Amino acid sequence: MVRGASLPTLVAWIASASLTSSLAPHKAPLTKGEPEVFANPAVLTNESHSPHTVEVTLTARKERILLASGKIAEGYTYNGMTPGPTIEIREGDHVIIHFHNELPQATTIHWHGLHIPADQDGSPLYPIQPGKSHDYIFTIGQGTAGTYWYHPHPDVTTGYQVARGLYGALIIRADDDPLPASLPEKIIVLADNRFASDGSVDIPDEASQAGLVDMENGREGNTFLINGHVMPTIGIRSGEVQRWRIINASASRVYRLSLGGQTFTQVGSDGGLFEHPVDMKEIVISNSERVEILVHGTGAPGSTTTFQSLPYDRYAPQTRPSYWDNPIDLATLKYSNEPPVTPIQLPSTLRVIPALDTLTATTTRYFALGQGIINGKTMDMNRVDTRVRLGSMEIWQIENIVGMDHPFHLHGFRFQIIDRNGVPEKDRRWKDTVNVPKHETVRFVVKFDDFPGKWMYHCHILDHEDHGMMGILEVK
Ligand SMILES: [Cu+2]
Repeated sequence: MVRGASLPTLVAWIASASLTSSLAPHKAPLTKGEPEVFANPAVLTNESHSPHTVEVTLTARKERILLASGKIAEGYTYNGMTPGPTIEIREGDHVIIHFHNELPQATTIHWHGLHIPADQDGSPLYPIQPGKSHDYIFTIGQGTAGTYWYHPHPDVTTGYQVARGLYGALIIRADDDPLPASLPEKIIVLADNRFASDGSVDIPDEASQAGLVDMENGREGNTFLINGHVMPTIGIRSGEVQRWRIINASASRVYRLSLGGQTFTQVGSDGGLFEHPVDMKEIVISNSERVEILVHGTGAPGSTTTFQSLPYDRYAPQTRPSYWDNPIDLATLKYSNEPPVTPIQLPSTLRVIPALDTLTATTTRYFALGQGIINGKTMDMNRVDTRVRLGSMEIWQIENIVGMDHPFHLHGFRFQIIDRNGVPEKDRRWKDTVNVPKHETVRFVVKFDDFPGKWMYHCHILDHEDHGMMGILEVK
């Protein structure tokens, strides 16, 4: 076990002082030894009274964080919280987000996975300077219900700002969601972090040995957080079915999720629900990917199961952590003593996902992922790397030519995977990020149906992205 190894006695990673607003989700900071009960992050209040309109305010600021060791460290928060408040939207909604940057440095908010205009995407091309505000305005399309998230995406400092606490969930709901509304829903934002002995977020100097390892591997933490809490207890009743929306907000860690070997049902990924549910015993989720699963309460009243991440070797041998093959405990699933309930009936068809027709693709584009480079180049904010015609369908072939995994993310446009290493993808799913394992090749089909402008594509290991493993796509 590596959880908690050589750490300050941090129990909670939550903001303290300014948590008295209506947005405050948590009770008072936890004291050492108190069991942590799982809670969904608070939902951001909609300030609009107009139909089909979501108007919210987000402020990024430096915040003092109380650690259980009694030490105070400085983090970054959205509205005083980390993770930030959950943004709840419905398909078709008009969305206005009043954003204030009270950080001491430039930032943006990237709405990861959303299909919205390029100048609202929060890419590094549209920085918001310290002390400045920006209204992000966009409309949510039909058929896009799913689990998304938001995080900063400024040039070079994304990893730094996420490490200090900036990330949050964004949920798009559908009026015709096929799953019963009665299923208890858990929003699970996975993050890991690392703290120095004084309790501060440990971000080593880039030139140090630790800094170089972070640059190669992507920064990993040895404290594992779900919604800002270490090892929370998720309550369930025998026979109950719960809907878990899981977001990997870690900078680089890939999770291989398991519930003590019990079968759960995956119903969705990045771009929302699948066509049909799939039973799984474990699931790999790379940085920035999302999964939706149904957890079946098959345990006996009073029993517990551990929600874990099993070992996953995404590393290059020379910087692979020595403890990489230890399972990591993330949360406890605890059954109440109540008698079992009868499991609810679940649909076998969730929705229809229209196929993107590869026969109409006009171009196959090739991207070679090196270590920190794409097609041999590092990011240049003044260069366009890839030009595509508005309205075109394309096949993108992503080949990882090096010995560690790189999760590839395309901004603004969701895609459908065609094959992995030549093996056709069995099921049709909407994706915006795909992990490309070492020396493997993934092909996907994407339609650039709308929203001309400049967009990013990059490795979602934040250290790689910050060091230039990113390119610019122009759609026009
Ligand atoms: Cu990478």
